[in-house]
Amino acid sequence: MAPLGVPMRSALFLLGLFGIGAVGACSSSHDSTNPGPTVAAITITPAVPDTLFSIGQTLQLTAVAREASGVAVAGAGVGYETSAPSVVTISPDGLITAVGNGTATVTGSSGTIKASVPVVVRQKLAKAVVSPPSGGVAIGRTLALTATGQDARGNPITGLSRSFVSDNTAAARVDAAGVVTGVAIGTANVTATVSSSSDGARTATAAITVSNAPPATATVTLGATTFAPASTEIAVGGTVTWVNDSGVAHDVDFGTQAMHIPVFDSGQRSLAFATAGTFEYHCNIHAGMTGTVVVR
Ligand SMILES: [Cu+2]
Repeated sequence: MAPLGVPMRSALFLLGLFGIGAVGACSSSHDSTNPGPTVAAITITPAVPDTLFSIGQTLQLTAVAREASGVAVAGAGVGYETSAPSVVTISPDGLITAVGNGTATVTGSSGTIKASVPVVVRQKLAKAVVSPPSGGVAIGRTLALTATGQDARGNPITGLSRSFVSDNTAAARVDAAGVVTGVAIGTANVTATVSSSSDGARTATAAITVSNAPPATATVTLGATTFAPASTEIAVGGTVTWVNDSGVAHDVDFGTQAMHIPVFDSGQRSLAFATAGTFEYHCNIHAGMTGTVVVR
């Protein structure tokens, strides 16, 4: 019983559909209440849109509802929809905007009459960008470069291959991931190449300056009204020590409670610097008594 039941029900179901369809067709063929023109087709221009090569690129579609004779039906509204909103969006008046790589079908419809066109979005490699475009690195230290391929509207493109090369490996070398290492004092141009199998290669160059690594510790001597040297440089994580043999009381104030050495008139005081940057300080007792610590 069971194996026969399914086909039997299907046959009845199909018969039912046919019957409804026949009734529907019959009633519409006798419909004489609408004297206006009937939309028989939609035409979309351009019929085969070009590929969109960058995210944000737009393309205006025009869909026209027509009678069977080809005459445009005045006042017939045409609606638009996209099969893939992650590839293209379409505005109510037919403006396509590229959103992501892929293929979508855009459909214009008026009532039950529809027409569709395929739309392709493929970001074309327009240029390479290397970041930072210039930089300094100390001997034995590293600086990470990143290289990005962009389309004509500056949107990054994923899935591209990259390579890096230094024109002066005696000063700075670079690995496959773009990490630059300072070798000796000097300059080097590091060129990043971004490649696409479809669009070829684009390059961008970063200018690298290699300097001596700053020391881990430095000493500043307090005079009657001076810090000497006025500017001192240390490595990240290094320590600066202020030595006061001047016989004059001073403080060392970086402008925050944590970075303030209270007034002292002899001996030495130290501060550690955990982050890179340029830090200005002053003595609150002597106007114009200022100094700078550069941490790098
Ligand atoms: Cu002072």
